[in-house]
Amino acid sequence: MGIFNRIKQILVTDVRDLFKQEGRLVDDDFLRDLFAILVKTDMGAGPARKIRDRIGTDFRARKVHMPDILKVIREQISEIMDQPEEPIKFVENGPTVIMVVGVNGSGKTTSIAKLTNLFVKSGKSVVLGAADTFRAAAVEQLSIWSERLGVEIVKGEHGADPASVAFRAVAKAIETNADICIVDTAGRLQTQVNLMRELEKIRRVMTRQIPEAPHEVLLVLDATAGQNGLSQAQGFSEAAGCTGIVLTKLDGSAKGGVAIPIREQFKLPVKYVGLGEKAEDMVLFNVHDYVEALLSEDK
Ligand SMILES: Nc1nc2c(ncn2[C@@H]2O[C@H](COP(=O)(O)OP(=O)(O)OP(=O)(O)O)[C@@H](O)[C@H]2O)c(=O)[nH]1
Ligand SMILES: [Mg+2]
Repeated sequence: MGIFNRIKQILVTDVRDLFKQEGRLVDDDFLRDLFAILVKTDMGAGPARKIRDRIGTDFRARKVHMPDILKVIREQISEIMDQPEEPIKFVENGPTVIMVVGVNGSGKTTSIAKLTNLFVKSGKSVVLGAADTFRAAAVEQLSIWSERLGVEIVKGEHGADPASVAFRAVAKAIETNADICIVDTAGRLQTQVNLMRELEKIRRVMTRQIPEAPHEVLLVLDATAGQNGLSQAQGFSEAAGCTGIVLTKLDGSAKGGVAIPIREQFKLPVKYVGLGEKAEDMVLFNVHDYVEALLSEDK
């Protein structure tokens, strides 16, 4: 299974199906079919229209072959997604504080485990803060990861103030000279005003110890949520000051295209991509690889 297999399958297989042996005439029918295929990836109507119109302009009334069309799609997506790899930026002195937010079940806790694994592998020390005190099982889940990955964890009782857990986690990271502190938060909807305020409070208590903290606020988005990811990106980036996105479950989704409108509308970079449930299943997001994976014809 290739990394972006499902999306690739849609784009390459379906686009190929548009072509009969000797190339195909670019007319209204063709452009309509192409548009429908592009929209299926969840890239959104805007980007799909842009690609369709560009192909209309370049090729209308001509016979084209699939590589001509794929080349334009590739160029257009690269242009929209235009971003370098954006790993976490570490601060020079003291721990780099990362807060992780998102809706219920998007993959926050698992993504923290995956990030921790990446950091530990590169020789960094990590302190985790289990500030999801809403569900008793959430603290347990992060504790298991911390044991498995061999990192410190700061917990709170079930129902404890998440901000106080975050405060103690940052304190612990400072005290132990850790390189990184990652704070987990309970899942919430971007429309739940009180819960969004709670995120502000968590941020505020962190600044009491490190004025610039949190240095990163990662919004974890489930790629299978498709266009729903757009309203989540909007709500969370406004209320929680997100600095980047972790796009999870891309392994099981034909809809990884949602990264495209998110980039286009919010200028939020996709920093990492989740490709499974294990600690190793995360990679830095790279536009070139993404586009190539979407469109390559091998396999
Ligand atoms: N296939 C796949 N599953 C994932 C991925 N990331 C997370 N999951 C699964 O999604 C489910 C939810 O993940 P969690 O990390 O618990 O999500 P969460 O956002 O912390 O959930 P809450 O704390 O309840 O809001 C779990 O079963 C994970 O194993 C991924 O990249 N791919
Ligand atoms: Mg969780």
